[in-house]
Amino acid sequence: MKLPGPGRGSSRMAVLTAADRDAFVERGFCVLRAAFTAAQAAAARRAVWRRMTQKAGIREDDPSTWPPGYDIEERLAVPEVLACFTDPLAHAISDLVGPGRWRGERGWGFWPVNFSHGAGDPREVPTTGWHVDGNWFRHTLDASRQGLLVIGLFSDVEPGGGATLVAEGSHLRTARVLAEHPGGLTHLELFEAVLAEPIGSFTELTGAAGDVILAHPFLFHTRGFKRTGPPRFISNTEAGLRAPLRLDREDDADDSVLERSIRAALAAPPPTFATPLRCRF
Ligand SMILES: O=C(O)CCC(=O)C(=O)O
Repeated sequence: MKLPGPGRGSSRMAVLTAADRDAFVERGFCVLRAAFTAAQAAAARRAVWRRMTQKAGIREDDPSTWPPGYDIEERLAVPEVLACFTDPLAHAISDLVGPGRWRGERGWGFWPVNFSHGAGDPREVPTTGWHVDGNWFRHTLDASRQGLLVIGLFSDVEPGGGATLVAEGSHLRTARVLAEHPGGLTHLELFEAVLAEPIGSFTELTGAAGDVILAHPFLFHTRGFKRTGPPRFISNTEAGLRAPLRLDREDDADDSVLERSIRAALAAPPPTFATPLRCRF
């Protein structure tokens, strides 16, 4: 499949490779390794610990204060956090959504910390909590509100270490469901429709502190069980777009990778999943 580079009129080199862009289209995500440094991640992590202590008395030096999971639902606008939203990351976002089409708001939003979620759960993978983000808008095929799901790893995340779990290829089904509902769906209606059939091809978003996963806004995900390792720190944020997606262009050379991925989902047969399971929100 022919995939666009940064786009017409862009003079810079693409940060993402053709293989990254293919992965985004086909699997629903790609990974920008070392988007920020391990030292930058450690400094940001200290800011998150400080905030968790202020808000909930959760202290790094006292594991008895650690809940299974804790979410800081706010942007941490401190320099050490903002420094982790680097130029290569901004360029990689543009590689996927198209130059000039991203609103360009740099920063890290939501902070889900996984201390021991599902540690004693006998199931191999969680079958609950599956969702796409965006409870603040009506979901349509061309919605501009989320753009991408951007997940920064702020600690090393090993297999079994409480990574976010994704259902690879689920973005393809979400696109097909949304195409059947031109008037859009609420968040919960969308979950119900996509999860009416089993999903699978479950993959943990593991990696090193400083890696960033650039995921499709239609990719279903949930918090993974944490069986091992230190607390897992990530931040989720969106890369909202300036305008709705265009899925009807005459000349598809102007399509962004995101637009092309949706067109490809609608043209292909429904996706199939490895080890499918019935899942719910
Ligand atoms: O904690 C996680 O790994 C998942 C978090 C999540 O799904 C979300 O913030 O939307």
